[in-house]
Amino acid sequence: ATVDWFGDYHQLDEIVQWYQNLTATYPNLVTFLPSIGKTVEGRDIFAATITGANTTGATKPQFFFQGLVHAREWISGSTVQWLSNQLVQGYAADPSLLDSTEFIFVPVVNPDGYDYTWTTDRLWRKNRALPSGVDLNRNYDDHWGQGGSSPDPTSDTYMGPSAASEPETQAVSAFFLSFPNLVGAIDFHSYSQLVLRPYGWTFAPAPDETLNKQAGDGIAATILSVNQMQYVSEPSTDLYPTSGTSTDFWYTQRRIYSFCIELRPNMTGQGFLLDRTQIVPTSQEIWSSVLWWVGFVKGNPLPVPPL
Ligand code: 0X9
Ligand code: ZN
Repeated sequence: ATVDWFGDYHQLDEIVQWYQNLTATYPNLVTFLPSIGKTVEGRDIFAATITGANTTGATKPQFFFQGLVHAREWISGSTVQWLSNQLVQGYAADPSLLDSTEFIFVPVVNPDGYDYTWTTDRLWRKNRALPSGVDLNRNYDDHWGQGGSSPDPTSDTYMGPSAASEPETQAVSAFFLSFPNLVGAIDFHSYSQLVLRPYGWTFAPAPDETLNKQAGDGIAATILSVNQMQYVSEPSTDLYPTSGTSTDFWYTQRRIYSFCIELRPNMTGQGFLLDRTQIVPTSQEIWSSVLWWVGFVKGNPLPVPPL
């Protein structure tokens, strides 16, 4: 069933059902959160946490993953589902990872937009706020509106009327901040095959640039080792400046390892319309790199906040 599932992309209600099935199959590992908040159109934003037994009694480090902030970037949702699936399927053979770590998933940050890409416009990016959507990855409350975002509502990078104006941004930001032990977070997007580290809003190097670079370079190297796919590791601003992004918010709020990964294809490929046969290989290389990264993050703690 798993092989069939990852052979294609799926609509929102099917993805919700898949997470509910995963929870039913692995009730001791998966907690399904049907609603961490509502969207503009009244849909629920769901989440899941995955962890094993607490064998040591120690507080577990927490890792946060999200996908489908941008509605048309379908591979980002599939990849997050693959990570969830690998974690639960690997538990029986080796419980050590889940017994020592908690993983948090928001697979579909933008369910309204995602639904719209299935029903109406495959290349829709933003949420569905009237009249023409807000770019949720310009709406976070971090240096909001300070460059690399647009005040024009018709722009694909429209920042919204105010910082965290959108219910989706508010919900996922509050959900993120509710976890006391976060050490790393990844926001999955497509496309271009990039591993992007803070900052997005300024060319100034982040205070943890040395470790952030080691982490990002290691992710890219691990991806390369699986299927020989080239990903470029760089600060976000080197791609282009952005403000109000999730990764800057995460890094500034909590001083954790914070990455935006742009998945397949590369610049010469099918863009957002990545063929469904690419779901499995893309997910496999990302799974390997996430496992490496989790180990790196645990072994190389960043200084405690505040920045
Ligand atoms: O522009 C974006 O939001 C991301 N690219 S996409 O093509 N998926 O829209 C890149 C954002 C990179 N910057 C930060 N994460 N700060
Ligand atoms: Zn994106």
